[in-house]
Amino acid sequence: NDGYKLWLQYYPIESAQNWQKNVLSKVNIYGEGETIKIIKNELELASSGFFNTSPRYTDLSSSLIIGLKNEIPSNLATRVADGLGEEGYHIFSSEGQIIVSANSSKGLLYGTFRLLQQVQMQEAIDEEGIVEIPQVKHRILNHWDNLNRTVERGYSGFSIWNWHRLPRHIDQQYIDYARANASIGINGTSITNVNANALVLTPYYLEKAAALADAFRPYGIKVYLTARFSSPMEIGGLETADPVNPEVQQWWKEKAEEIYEYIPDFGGFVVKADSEGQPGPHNYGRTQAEGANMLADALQPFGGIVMWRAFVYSEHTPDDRHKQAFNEFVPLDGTFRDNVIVQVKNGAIDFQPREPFHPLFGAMPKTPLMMEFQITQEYLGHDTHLAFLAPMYEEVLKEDTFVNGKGSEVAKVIDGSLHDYPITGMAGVANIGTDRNWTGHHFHQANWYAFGKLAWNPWEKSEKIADDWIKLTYSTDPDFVAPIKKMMLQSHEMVVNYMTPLGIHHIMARSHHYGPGPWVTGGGRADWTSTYYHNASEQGMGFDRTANGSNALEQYAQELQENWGNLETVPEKFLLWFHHLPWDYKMKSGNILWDEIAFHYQKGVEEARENINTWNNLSAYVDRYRYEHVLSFLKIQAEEAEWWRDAVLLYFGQFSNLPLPEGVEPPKHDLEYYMNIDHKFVPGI
Ligand code: BDP
Repeated sequence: NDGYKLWLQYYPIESAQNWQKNVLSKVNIYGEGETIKIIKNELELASSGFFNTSPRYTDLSSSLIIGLKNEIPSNLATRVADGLGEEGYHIFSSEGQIIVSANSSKGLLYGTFRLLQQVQMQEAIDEEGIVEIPQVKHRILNHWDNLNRTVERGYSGFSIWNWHRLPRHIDQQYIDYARANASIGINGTSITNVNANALVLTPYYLEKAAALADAFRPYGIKVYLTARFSSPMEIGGLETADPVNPEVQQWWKEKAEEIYEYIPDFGGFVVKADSEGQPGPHNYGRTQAEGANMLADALQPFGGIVMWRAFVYSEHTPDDRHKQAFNEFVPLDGTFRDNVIVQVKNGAIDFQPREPFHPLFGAMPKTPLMMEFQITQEYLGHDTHLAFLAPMYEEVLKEDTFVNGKGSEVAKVIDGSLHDYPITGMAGVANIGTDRNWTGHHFHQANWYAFGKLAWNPWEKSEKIADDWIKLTYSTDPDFVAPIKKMMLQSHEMVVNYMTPLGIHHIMARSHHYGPGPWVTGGGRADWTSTYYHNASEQGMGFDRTANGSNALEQYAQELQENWGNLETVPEKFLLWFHHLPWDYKMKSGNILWDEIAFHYQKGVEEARENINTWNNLSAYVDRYRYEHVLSFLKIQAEEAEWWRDAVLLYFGQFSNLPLPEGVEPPKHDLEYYMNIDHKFVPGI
């Protein structure tokens, strides 16, 4: 088993109960069309995998009925929940039959996938059944894929989009990609890098993008493209890309019209502007709103949206990088067009192993904001380090912004309920590539899965996500599920322990961000160094973001300013994010800061080693191929956790001038050794 089938394993169900055996035996599906065909295909795949049989389609005494609410018999239709909307579904049982109903074929597809998951997980459907309605409208993967098939921050091979063979060859992998996404409710994909290439907007590429859109459409997935702000100059022959210039505006209008000729249900643009060298409205002295609105006006007649990224910061702005996006965007609240949604990373710096939530969440009541999570593990050990990210996502979503009083969680910003947003969305930077198992590490499939689940319902629990994923991907045996779940749920904290505990951040090696680099300093941009963030000296370390320092804290609600600004109440996980403290600062445990830091690193190493034992003990439950693959990655992780611990403690030890506390293993080499490790990561760009 090479893992290609992801969580859609449909592995044999031994000792199945009657309802499981029956449900797929006699199926009555109402309606026809592409999506209905896909539903049938899925039932066949599942039935053959579970029981080595095929479903029989019949309209007489069926065991399973799949149909729109207005198609199925009225005695059943009256039982279907109201308010399912365009994408919701209801699965319930009635006199030995199971009914999957919805208002659209897409809802039926989602419902069918869910039913098959229930069968695999051996969880019966009762009379009340399962009602699911997505809480977020746009649930989108962002591929940072370049047209030459390299992937920025991609660690699982090359881009799965084979531009050369498109549009005539539709690879089975595109179909399986769409299936996988639909099975977890993802309904959009932005297929190109945010560091965009204008060429994707030329007919040559549009034709190819249209072929992908055609393949994804029956799965309910829309295609989006990244729009390079300077496209009118690069591919349009204009001399400017100034958003207030009528010719530029006209160019984008015509471009939008052209795109919709190729892709009639084109989703819209994702835009990175004025960030890390990308062109944008700043080049013309214009605001982010002026830039976004111009594109929004071009898409508006066709129903497209602009996802305008808030990842705007500059090395020329003297302010703490943490504060810049907030300062830029909050004054623009209410000035964006209705079809603009501002896409905000979960934290204010950049996808660190742990960040407090971005202060923009809650701060723009009149502008829809969407969440951008990173699924690919740029700062979390890339492909080889196991880190189940649902707990990290969940931590951010559950955090209270307090902007409308207690109970103003980030999830309520994202599901739109806090500010009554007309559009809602969640984007995940994909970890998908040409590796046979899609995501490099077999367990990182779970992060793609988790993203889908949380985009559907930002209140979903990590524990449930892990539990279901394990059962769908490996086994329902409790002796396997329990230890694996434990390993997964602790894995993110483990990585934080051996990389950046207690609020330490951005101390990875320069540019590729793999491995430790707390010594990274100098170069063109201070905000791309480690010393900017940790400020270590003999006096201590940490980033003072209180009123005595950068005062980034003032961008949060009063409650959080007090809570996080006060050493008595700040959660220790954010300690050095907001405070600069002496090495002998007394922690709640009674340890001094230096010792506590060292203990965290040591703990991370021990946990990584323990995972090898956990996995070894469970070898009987896993096929050879996946077992060996995961084992070898777990070994790499344990070794590299040591690398992190030793390098970082040696480096900070120069400033603390304190010995390692008892219980922390001495480093194997000296600091110079670690500083000279020239890790050759071959990145996608
Ligand atoms: C950073 C990455 C960079 C991306 C950028 C972004 O290092 O490769 O282009 O984010 O999100 O995390 O635009």
